[in-house]
Amino acid sequence: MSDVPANHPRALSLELREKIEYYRQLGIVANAGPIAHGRGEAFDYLLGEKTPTPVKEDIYTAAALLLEAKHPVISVNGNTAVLAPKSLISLSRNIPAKLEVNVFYGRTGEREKKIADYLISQGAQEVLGINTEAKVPNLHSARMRVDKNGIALADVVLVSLEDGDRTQALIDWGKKVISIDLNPLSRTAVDATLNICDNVIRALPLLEKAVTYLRAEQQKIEEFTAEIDNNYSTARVLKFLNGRLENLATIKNEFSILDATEEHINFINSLIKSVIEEGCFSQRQQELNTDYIPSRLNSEYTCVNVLLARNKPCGFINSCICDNHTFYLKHLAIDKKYRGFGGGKVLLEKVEKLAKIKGCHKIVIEVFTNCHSAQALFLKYGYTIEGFVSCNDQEHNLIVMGKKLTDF
Ligand code: PTJ
Repeated sequence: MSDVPANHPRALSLELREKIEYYRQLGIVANAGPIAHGRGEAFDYLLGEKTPTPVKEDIYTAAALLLEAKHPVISVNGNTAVLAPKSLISLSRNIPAKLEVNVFYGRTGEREKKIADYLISQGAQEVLGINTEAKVPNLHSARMRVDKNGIALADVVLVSLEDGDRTQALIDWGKKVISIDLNPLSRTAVDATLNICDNVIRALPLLEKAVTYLRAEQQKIEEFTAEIDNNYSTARVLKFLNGRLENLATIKNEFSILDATEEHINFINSLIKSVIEEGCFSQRQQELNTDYIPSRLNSEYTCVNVLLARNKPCGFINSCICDNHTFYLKHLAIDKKYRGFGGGKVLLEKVEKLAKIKGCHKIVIEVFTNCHSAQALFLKYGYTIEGFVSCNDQEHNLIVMGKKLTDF
């Protein structure tokens, strides 16, 4: 009986772990099975526990490969048999493809039989892989033993959740290999003709749906299989993962902006000091002394605004109106700890708003030549380089950057 309450927020995950452990004790899942499962869970968590958008296309390509095959075979190990027995059986019927047990650990004959019997108890008609006479050339693990009417004959083999020595050997033997592996960098995933980077429990039903859809679409089958590029598929998944992690690593929605008041003066002065130490504000601007910011508060022609991250001051802008409807952004700074999270964008949006309110047509800023991240920020938000100012008494010169405001 399970200890997992039905309303536990991770109920499915905990139930699957219990299942893997239960069938390990029965000798169906290998002793290493729970470890492999945990690794998959970790990747699944990072990927969002949903089929990544680019992988949906890979699933269609895989379905097309299986439909095009003369002798497709679905290879089943301990973990896959236990995680998705019904999906394996249903997919094999729908393609149709043979089911063959192929395991890495404890290949005594008894274990394969247990897996086959389990699949039969779940509705499979025939399961190969018990009496194996053929061998995968140049493979030295127990996975080398394959059925002469199954994997040995196959032109396309679907392998799921597998350690890394067989896929390359099958490919060298002339087979196409579709893998289902949540780790896009595993050897299996990289060596496969095509990897489906998804959880086997989600991927198999989607694969069956794609098989059903594509069966009557011969032209689409040919289109899908014409240009299979597993490197490209892997790159897309990695980009997806990267984008997801970048989004998760941002606090931009928690940034806010305020007009600076007396209570922010100490914070702004200490930020100015640290930016001077970084070399991105000028020493000379030690006119940026303690009286400087107070003198610019509450003036018609100057604006000082504070950036808050989760209500804590983390940056500021100091700007003023010049002649000819030009808005001069004199200083922009963000505390080092908060850089790279989208605060710069929030500040620059505020600058544009202020400039427009003040009736300015253009924003101008001078940036030290050594302040590359500030230059990159301005370039990213539409500023262009307009000139250079050489500062003989300074270590670095200034780059003048400007942006025209589109509403004018
Ligand atoms: O039953 P056997 O004897 O054939 O052994 C099976 C295991 C899984 C123990 C064996 O093949 C093994 O040790 O595999 P690995 O080297 O741990 O590789 C398993 C791969 O599957 C890893 O890249 C995991 O990230 C991935 N994986 C784990 N769970 C899932 C998964 N991929 C898709 N869906 C999952 N649910």
